[in-house]
Amino acid sequence: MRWMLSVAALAITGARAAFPSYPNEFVAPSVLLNASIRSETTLAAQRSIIKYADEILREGPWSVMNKSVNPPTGTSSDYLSYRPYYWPDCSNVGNTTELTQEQIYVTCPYVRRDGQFNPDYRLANDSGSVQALMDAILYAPMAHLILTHNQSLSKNPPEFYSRAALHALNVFFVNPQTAMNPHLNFSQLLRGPGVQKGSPTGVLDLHWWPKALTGILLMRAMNVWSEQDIAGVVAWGRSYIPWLLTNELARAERGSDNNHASYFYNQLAALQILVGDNEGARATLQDFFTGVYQEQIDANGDQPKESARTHPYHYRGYNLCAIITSARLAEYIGYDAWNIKAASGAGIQDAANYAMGFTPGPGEAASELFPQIAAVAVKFGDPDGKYAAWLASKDQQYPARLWFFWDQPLSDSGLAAGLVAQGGSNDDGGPTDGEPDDDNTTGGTGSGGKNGAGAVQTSVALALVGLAVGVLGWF
Ligand SMILES: *[C@@H]1O[C@H](CO)[C@@H](O)[C@H](O)[C@H]1NC(C)=O
Ligand SMILES: *[C@@H]1O[C@H](CO)[C@@H](O)[C@H](O)[C@H]1NC(C)=O
Ligand SMILES: *[C@@H]1O[C@H](CO)[C@@H](O)[C@H](O)[C@H]1NC(C)=O
Ligand SMILES: CC(=O)N[C@H]1CO[C@H](CO)[C@@H](O)[C@@H]1O
Repeated sequence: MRWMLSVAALAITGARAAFPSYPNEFVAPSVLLNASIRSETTLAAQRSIIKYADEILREGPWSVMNKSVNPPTGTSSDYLSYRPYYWPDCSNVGNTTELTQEQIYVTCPYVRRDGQFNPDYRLANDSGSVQALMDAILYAPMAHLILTHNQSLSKNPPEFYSRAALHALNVFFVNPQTAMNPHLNFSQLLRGPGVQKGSPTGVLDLHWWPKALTGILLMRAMNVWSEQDIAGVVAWGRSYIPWLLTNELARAERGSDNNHASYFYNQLAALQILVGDNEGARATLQDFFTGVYQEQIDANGDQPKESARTHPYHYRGYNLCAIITSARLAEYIGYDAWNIKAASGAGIQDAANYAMGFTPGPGEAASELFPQIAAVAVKFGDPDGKYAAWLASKDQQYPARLWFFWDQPLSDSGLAAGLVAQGGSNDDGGPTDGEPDDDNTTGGTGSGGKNGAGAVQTSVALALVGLAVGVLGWF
């Protein structure tokens, strides 16, 4: 079983394990267009963004048509993902010969094997595709912005990034030959006789919309993409929102009380802003902050629905990320949710302060909390330097991380100059020093050249963290 896990883990994180895919992110165009963030201090982070954009764009474009298995409707245009912990039990179905994969799907009951990831999950890799796509739409527009002001950071012109991102958006959501139908009826599909139905938890598969919204709003604000350019994706959003509002799977997901609910609201509010329905987005976010959020933070700052889980450090960070993303979406449309307290009297900053006090357990990485701590430091200030000191104590390369570009102003703890000096290479030939990783091991001083064995070990470790984080996020 061990080897299967490793194979699956490596397949999941693939060649770009070096860059973390944050659980979610929204950055308003006014933040990105503020020239003060393009400082010498953020130069290493700017380079990281361009490198990640290069890496991720090489995998695209993505399409639901790419998967090698079909949903029950027989058309690949329908999004499909499988429940990751479920395995077929063919022992009592009475077959006298081996069954084909397709026969297994509909003949053998699928039973849960706790913690055992079924690698056939990736046969229907629409979830991997959409996650990569959303990162591309987050970072490629940022690369365009950065290069507009500093072309020396890439051999590609800014338009290389914005065109590829727009093309990828259109391939996934707009072009009739390759586009996804606007529903998640078969997300986290439970296979087996008579079931073949998506799960409420599957709605989480598309929780990434705030990332795409970030890139789209930036490109629109810079007049790089016209209304015409994005008309197709906006139309897609208009057809999908009613599904999110009325489908029974979506309604069940909305009615959950933990991170699943938080990410549902991220998704719906971002789509409403995308289609120009700021009123609707405001109502959605108010529903979250006056509703389920009220019970998500205890008086001491703990998030009880998350810390009850097997990986509390991971889940606290994961849910806090969704809450912060919703607070940023709200701020963008003029609704201050940052200071809204839960019923216990504690709020976002208390949840961050509490989560910081823990050490990650097995399968968890300290870095899972970095962007959230940075966001809180920027929003509430860091007068005694405790947030910057915490980041520096965990990661001497934090000013090179992707989030450091937009989470400003934030102290670099005197680390940026060294990272900028060392990170001179813009070419993307394999693992290099100074790249962000998602590692919680010590060391990482970034000194000296490449270390083959260390790099392999690190990427295996990262793959396992990726597996843990990816899989845990689904339940
Ligand atoms: C840009 O950012 C700086 C530093 O955070 C801030 O003082 C300034 O008000 C911002 N400018 C605008 C136009 O938002
Ligand atoms: C029934 O099908 C399963 C799945 O292909 C297979 O493992 C099993 O050996 C089959 N049983 C017989 C008797 O062939
Ligand atoms: C799933 O898609 C992602 C994103 O493109 C890719 O990195 C990964 O290698 C894919 N996994 C498999 C098993 O195809
Ligand atoms: C890996 C892969 O096959 N990608 C393809 C997915 O579908 C799009 C649209 O048809 C193609 O352009 C990609 O090459």
